[in-house]
Amino acid sequence: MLIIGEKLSIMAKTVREAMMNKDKGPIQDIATTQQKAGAGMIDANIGPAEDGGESLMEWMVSTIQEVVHLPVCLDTTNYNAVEAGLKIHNNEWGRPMINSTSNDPERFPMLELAAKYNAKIIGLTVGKGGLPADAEERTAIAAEIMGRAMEYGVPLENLYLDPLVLQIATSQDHALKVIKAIKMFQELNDPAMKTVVGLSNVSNGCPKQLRPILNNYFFSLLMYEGLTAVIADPHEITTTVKTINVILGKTLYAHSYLEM
Ligand code: THG
Repeated sequence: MLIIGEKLSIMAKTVREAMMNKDKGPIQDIATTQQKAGAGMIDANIGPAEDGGESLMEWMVSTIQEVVHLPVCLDTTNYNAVEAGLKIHNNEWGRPMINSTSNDPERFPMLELAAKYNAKIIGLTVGKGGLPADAEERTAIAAEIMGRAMEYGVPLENLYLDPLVLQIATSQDHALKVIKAIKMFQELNDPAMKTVVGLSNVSNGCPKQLRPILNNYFFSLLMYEGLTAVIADPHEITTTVKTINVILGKTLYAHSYLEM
């Protein structure tokens, strides 16, 4: 399981303030704790960043990679900010990931960047219009994104399909549709397509004490269906990753399996 640490998000007040003041300390502390907790990649979510997105993404990538030797997931709709991040990214620590392209024509150019910089890229299975109704609609969009990736010269092994997790509090019927989509996406290619979700979307707006419970049980079901990668709080999910890997026979059981 590739864990992409979600904590460096503009939605969080401390992160937003550190970004505004170009204060490296809080950013580097959060990056370091996420790595210690098992993150294999760090998400840098700067929002739409219409003004100053390029310098902000550049600063985020270099600030993160100064202290953690991990690749960065460039989370913004700003094309120029993504390219600025790709240019400064240190590929010694792994290939960067673009978050994201989709079936919205405005997001197609992200594939051009993925091809040019040999980056990984997330394909969100949404179009320009409304949200996908069910697993079948998500899978049809996934197939369109795969076709487009090939046209742009992006190898399918670099594409991670994301069904878009919705809040359980307002869209309860989507949780099961997302689980089904994870299964269906893999069947679109041989070798199986890679998949990813933004896990904590599911518990957005829920009481604080419920969030880890919802996140972890939902995550277990997604792991059972073969999920490749997850954008999540690594601290919150490490026990689940280790336990489900033992149950699925992916790691060998030992009494001390949680300490390994
Ligand atoms: N798919 C892809 N990318 C994504 C998402 C997705 N990026 C953004 C998001 N969804 C995943 N990242 C987060 C980051 C933080 C939180 C949720 C998802 C979060 N943060 C705390 C909260 O809201 O309580 C703290 C933020 C705050 O203070 O408000 O929940 O689905 N490809």
